[in-house]
Amino acid sequence: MLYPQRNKFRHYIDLSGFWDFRFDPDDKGVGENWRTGFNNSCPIAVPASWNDQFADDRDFLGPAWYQIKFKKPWDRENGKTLIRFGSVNYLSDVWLNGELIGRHEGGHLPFEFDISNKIVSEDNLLVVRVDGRLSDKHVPPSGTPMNYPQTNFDFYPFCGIHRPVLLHTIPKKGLRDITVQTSIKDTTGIIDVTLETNGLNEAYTTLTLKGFGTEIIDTSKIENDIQKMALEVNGAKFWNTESPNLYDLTVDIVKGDFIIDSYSLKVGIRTIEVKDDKLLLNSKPIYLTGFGRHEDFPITGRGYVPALIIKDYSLMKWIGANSFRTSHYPYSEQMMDLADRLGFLVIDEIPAVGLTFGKNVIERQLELCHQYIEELIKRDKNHPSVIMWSLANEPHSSLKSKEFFKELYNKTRALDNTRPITIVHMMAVKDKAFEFCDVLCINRYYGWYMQPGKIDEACEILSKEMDKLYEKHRKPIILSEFGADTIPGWHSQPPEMFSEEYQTEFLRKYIGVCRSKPYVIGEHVWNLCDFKTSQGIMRMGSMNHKGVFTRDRRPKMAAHMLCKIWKK
Ligand code: BDP
Repeated sequence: MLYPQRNKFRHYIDLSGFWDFRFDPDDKGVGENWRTGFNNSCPIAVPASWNDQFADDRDFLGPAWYQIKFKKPWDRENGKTLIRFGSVNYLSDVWLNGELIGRHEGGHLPFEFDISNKIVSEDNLLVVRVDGRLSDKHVPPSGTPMNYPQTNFDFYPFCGIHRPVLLHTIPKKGLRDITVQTSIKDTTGIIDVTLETNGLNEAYTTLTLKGFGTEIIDTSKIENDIQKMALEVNGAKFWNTESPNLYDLTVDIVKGDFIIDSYSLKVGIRTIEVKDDKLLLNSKPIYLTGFGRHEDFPITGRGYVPALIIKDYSLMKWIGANSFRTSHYPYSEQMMDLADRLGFLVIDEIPAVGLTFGKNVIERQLELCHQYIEELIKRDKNHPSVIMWSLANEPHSSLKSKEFFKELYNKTRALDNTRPITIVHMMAVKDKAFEFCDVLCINRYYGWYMQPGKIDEACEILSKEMDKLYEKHRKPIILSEFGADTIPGWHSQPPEMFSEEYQTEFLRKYIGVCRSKPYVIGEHVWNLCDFKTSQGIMRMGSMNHKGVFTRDRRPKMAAHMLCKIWKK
């Protein structure tokens, strides 16, 4: 899926700003035709979650309605016009000028609709109904009354239009998709480019690759809608964490003497593979240091905040992290672009968290997981930073989970055979789906939820368990979560739970265990920052306090300790 771009053939405008908004607690908007416009609205910021923008109604999860008016920003006979949503949580129905143009299920992934035949030149009215109510048929699913809102996952179910809404135009006939895969032979980088076009005849594709003093141009006739081309870069500058070298690739579609479409993207030449018990980046073993994270901030909730993205990357650089997992859903496209640019390795996860495989829900949940992995790979396949797909976080285990993940694993493999696949496993759960992972990711909280207060005992258990897992599966292991809730400014000697000393000791000793095992290829602390979650007796102030930074990004003691170890 090509992100909208501005050039002679493509254009977009961003509809971000203040929209009209109205909660619909009695669910009467559909019956009362709010799709044609509604009154009694209040202003709301888009993009951002709605939950923390107002004085009341924080826990109201929907339905709610958004509307905005706009004029057609261009007049292009040869162009199509589409409306694109970066992320809306959870269910969205979209109307333009009163007519339904589409529906999408699931937050965190983009969707778009062709509105060429519906947009008018003067005032257009875009109306979006968003429903974030929880259900066990959703992915992620609802949970038990132990917490409020009742999630089966540990983060606040923020709702709303979370990422920019773009109105964009593309040529009627032109490029539909580009897939870039890279390989390396000695000092030569090979860039395989697969192009998807629609209905073009008598046209040519020209690829132009520029960067580091190199310019390579290649032209080929378009024979059908899928076209494969390859570029060879001698003495290539490869992409890695220290030197995230990116080339500029431009794809031009040429007909007669004219260019009729063009798209530019960044290309990082790198390889990623699992070999024995190692993860190899450009054939060299790589060790992951970093975090599980969340898109979470006061007031804006899960909304896209550019300055926050910069801040988080700068804190991760400062602390010596080289990687993160997009726990527990895909992050914004802008976050992924910066990972390429700044040299971070990303485990890219679909929003499949808290799966239980219940009889009445399993089929629908599997359908949704198929949809999500397709959407995610379509969106993120060209990022050199993405080194692994994660198919779920902490699914419950049952006989059915094996079939479930077998199917999902095979599907992912078929969509992308260049990246390892993982499933992130929970403590104290049988490993029914471990065989469908190329890398084992495990979340462990001995010394917290189990063996509270006993870090040394916890580390012994962890160490033995890891050895056993490796013996059985012979696959590299990432400790994908470990951490302790910590109240900043709370101190104790000897270290006690919730104190800064306890978190520091806990993380330091867990890291010691990881470093003693040659088959452990990474340590991801839970979490980069404190984050908001549902209310419950386990979560003081409805917050998860396992961040090594606070929610407003101030370091706790443990952050300084990690900085020393990771920067060595
Ligand atoms: C893990 C989950 C994560 C939670 C964490 C915790 O993957 O979402 O936030 O536990 O309890 O099991 O802090």
